[in-house]
Amino acid sequence: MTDQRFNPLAADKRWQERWASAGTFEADDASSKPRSYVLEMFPYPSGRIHMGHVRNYTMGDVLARFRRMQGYEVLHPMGWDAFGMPAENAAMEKKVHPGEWTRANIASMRSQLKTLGFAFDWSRELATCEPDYYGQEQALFIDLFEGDLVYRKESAVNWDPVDMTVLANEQVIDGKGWRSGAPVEKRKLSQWFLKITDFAEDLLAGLGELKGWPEKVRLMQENWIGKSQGLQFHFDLAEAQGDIASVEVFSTRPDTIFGASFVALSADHPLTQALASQNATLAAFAEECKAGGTTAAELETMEKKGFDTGLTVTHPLDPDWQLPVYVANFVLMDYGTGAVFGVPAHDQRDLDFARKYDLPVKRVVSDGEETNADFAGKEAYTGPGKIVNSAFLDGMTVEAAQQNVIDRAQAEGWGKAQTTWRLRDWGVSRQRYWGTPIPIIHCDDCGPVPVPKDQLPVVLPEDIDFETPGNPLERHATWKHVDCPKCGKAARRETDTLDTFVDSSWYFLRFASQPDDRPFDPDVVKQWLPVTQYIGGVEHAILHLLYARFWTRALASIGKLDFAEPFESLFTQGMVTHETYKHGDGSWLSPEEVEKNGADWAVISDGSPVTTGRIEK
Ligand code: ANZ
Ligand code: ZN
Repeated sequence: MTDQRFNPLAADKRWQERWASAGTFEADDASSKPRSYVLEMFPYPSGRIHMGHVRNYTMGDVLARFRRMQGYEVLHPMGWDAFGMPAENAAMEKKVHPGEWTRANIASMRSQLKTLGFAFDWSRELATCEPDYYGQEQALFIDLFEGDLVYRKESAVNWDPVDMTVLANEQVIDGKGWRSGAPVEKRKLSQWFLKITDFAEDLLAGLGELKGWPEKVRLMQENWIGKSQGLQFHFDLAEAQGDIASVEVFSTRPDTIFGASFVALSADHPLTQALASQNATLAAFAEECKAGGTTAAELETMEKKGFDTGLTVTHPLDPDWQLPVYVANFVLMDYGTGAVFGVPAHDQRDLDFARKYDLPVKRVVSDGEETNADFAGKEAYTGPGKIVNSAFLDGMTVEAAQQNVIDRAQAEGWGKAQTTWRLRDWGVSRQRYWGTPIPIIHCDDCGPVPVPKDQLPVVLPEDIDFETPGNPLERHATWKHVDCPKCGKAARRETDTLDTFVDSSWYFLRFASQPDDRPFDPDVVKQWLPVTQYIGGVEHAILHLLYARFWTRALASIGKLDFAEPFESLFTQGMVTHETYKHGDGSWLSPEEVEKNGADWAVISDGSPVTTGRIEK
C-alpha cells in the first residue's frame, strides 16, 4: 500500500518545482490586469534566515497570494542588500574576501527562502554588490551630480588613531574605537553630500498624503525633518571684538524676549574662536564641549556647562539692559545660527544653566495662576498662557506676542522671520571597500569629473588586502591611478564608496524594471509603482524610508520619473524577540541549550549557571 500520509517535504518540493518551471510567480510587465506590487524590505545577507525574516516574508507572501487570487497581476520580488560592514569585518576576522562571504550567505539564504516556498518572482532577483546593480547606481549618481543635487564639502569623521582608519558611528563605543580601544578623534575630510535639504518642505508636505502609512512613522519623519519657524535677530555687543560687533540668534519663542537672561554661544562659534585664540582656559573649555555628544537626547540630559566670556550684549528692546555672554555646551554650531538667548523660566536647558550659574529667572508667560516675575522651582514652564512682565506684550497670547515681536523686528530692522530645519544634507561618502565606488575622477586641472557613462561600471578590484588598516581602495597599487576623462592628464579615482542606504533607496525601481543598458525603463516602472504595500521593520521608519522618498523625488526632479512617493502603504511589523541567556563569561546561549533549574536557569549539557537577560531581537 502506498503511504497515504501527507508528506510536506515531498509535496512542497514537488509543488515548488512546478511553480518554478511554470513561472507561476513571475510578474508579467505586459499584463492587462490591475496591478499590485507587494514588497518586503530586502534582507542583508548576514548568514542565515532568522525568525524575523520568516515573519516579514510570510506576511508579504500571504498578501501577494491573496491579491493574485483576487485577479491582480502581482509583483512580489526578492533580492539582497549586500554591501556593508559585516562583510568587511568577516574579511578581517576570518580572512575571507567580502564578496565570497556575501555570495555564500546569499546562496544559503536563497535556498532557505526557496524551501519555505514563498511566492517570489525569482527571475528579478538582484544583489546590490554585483556590478550590474551598482553600475546602474553609479549612472544615477552621475545624473544627480549633473542635476546639481550632489556636492562636496569638508566634514568631520571619527578617526581611530591606532588603527589609522575612519570609523562608522556604530564602531565608536563610549568614545573609543571598537577594535583598538583608543579614544576616537574628529578629523575633517572632504566628502560627498546629496541635497536632501532641497526637498525638506516637499518631503514634509508629502507626509500628509501618505494615508496608508502608520501615524507613528509619519510623525517620526516629521520630527526628523524638524521644521521650526521663528525669529532670527542680533544682539549688539557692548564692545565690538575685532570685526565682530553683534551676535545673531535664532529663536522659536520671540514672545519670551523680555525673559532673556543671557546669550550663549556654541563652542565652534566664530566669536568663541576669536576669544579662545587669546584665552587658553576658554580654548580648553571649547575643546571639552566638542568632545561631548550632539544628539537631542544627549543635549537634554548632559550636565549643562558654560564659560563666562565677560562680554555683554544690549537687549534689542531696551538699550539700558545688558546681558552676559557665555559659551555653553548645549548650543550646537550647525543649528540655527549657533547662538541662542536663554529664557530660564520657559526652557528647561536654560533653567538648568541659570540655576547653576546663578543667573536671573524671570517669568514672562503665565499659566493663569502665577503672574509675578519671581520664578521658583526646577521645572521650566513651556505651556500656553498670557504674557506677563513684558512691557507692551503684556496680556497677549504666546502666538500673538510672537507675531508682534517678529513684525516689530522686521519694521525696525533688527531681525526677520526665519524657518530653520533640523534635516541635514546626506553625507554619502564612506571610507570603505565593500560598497558602490563613487564614479568620480579627481583631476588637478579639471576638479572632480564624473566617469563617462560608457565606462561604467567602475568595478571594485578583487585583489585587496585587509591586513593593513584603512581603506583597501586607497592602498591598492593601481586602482586609483587613472587619466582624467576630460583632459587626459594623470588623475586620481575617488576611493570612497557610497553609504549602503543609497543602494536601498532605489532597489524597488530596479525590481520593477531591469534593462541592461540603463537603471530602469520609466514607462515600465510607472506601470508598477508606487509599491502598493511595503512591509518591514520599524527600525527603518526614519532613515531608509526618508532616503527612498528623497531619491524618488530627486529622480523626478531631473525628469527620470514622474511620481514622488515610492510607497503607497506601509506596514511596520514588530520584532521577533525572546528572553536572552548567557554563560558566566558573557557568551550567548540559545534557548535550546538551557533549562529551568528550580528558580534559576542552567546549561543542559553541564548544569553550569546561566544568566538571563532582557527580551531582545
Ligand atoms: C529663546 C527661547 C525661549 C527658546 C524659550 C526656547 C524656549 P526648535 O524648536 O528645536 O527649533 N536653539 C536655537 N539654536 C540652537 C542651537 N544652535 N543649539 C541649541 N539650541 C538652539 O528649537 C528652537 C529653540 O532652540 C530656539 O528658541 C533656541 O531657544 C534654541 F522659552 O530661543 B529658543
Ligand atoms: Zn583634467
